[in-house]
Amino acid sequence: MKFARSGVLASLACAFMASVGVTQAAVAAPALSMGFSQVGAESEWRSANSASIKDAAKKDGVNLKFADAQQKQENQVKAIRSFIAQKVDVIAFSPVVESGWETVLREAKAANIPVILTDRAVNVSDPSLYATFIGSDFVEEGRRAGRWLLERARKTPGQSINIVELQGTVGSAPAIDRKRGFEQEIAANPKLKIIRSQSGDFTRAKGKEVMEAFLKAQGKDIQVLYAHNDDMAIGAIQAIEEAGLRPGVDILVISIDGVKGAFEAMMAGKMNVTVECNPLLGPQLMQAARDVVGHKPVPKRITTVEGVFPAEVAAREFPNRKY
Ligand code: GZL
Repeated sequence: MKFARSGVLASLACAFMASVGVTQAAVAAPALSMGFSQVGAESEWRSANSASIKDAAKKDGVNLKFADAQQKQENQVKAIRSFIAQKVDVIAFSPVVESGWETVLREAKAANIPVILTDRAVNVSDPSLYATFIGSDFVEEGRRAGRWLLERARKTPGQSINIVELQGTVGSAPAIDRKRGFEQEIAANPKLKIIRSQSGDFTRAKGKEVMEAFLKAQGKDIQVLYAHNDDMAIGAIQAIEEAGLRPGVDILVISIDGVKGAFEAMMAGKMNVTVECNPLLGPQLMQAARDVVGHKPVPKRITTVEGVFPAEVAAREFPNRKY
């Protein structure tokens, strides 16, 4: 049922109840209905993100319809169309890739259903197709990873440092932007060179497989691994060890997300730094949904606050981690 119309009905019901002496408290506002299309369950980060959204909906009394797209855009489009047919009050989703959303977002707009982007952005010609985007600044995350390496490279001035890069899902905002930010930063030191770069699709299995190929092709030439997420880095760490090398020592490991597995790898001396990417967007999403449906002003961009965690602080920080 549309949240706005049901609001009018609730007001009429209140007036009637008051006339017969029943307090307003007895007539609760109808639950806001939200359709959420999630990328998939590809990483620790994604699992924490889904849990945050489900927990926040439960706490907030939001009627959540949650669909897992198994990392396929066509499944997200189908889910969004289903939410439109169910006449939800608001649609939210984390777009698996940046492009290909114009048509379905126009269908949501035609149905007067507001759309909120979480986690990842979309490329559309008309920004009115979504109400707000809640998520990280991926370019800055890439820059933070690059800045850590620039600082580390000061210890070995003049030494060539060859980097292999495990990219996230091809065409996804985090993969495009984390690559861009990292390259922008390391350009300051011509001794830092990316010698191989390939997608590991944000998963441990693929990250291990691609790292095995990098090691087979140029193992002795690699000094640094830059992974766009911790799951790929953890998979690559296994490949480095199976190749008889020491991750974190023979090959420095730089990663992004800040999941528990990364802190465990850093405490074991197998990862050197992880740049935080906060998945706990649930409460911000529910608040934004209520504001958007309630026609209250909402900023077009809501950025999450994040830090950088080098191995030196991992043991101290680990007990505080929430995902
Ligand atoms: C980033 C998110 C990325 C994570 C990965 O906001 O979209 O997708 O970095 C996840 O772990 O798979």
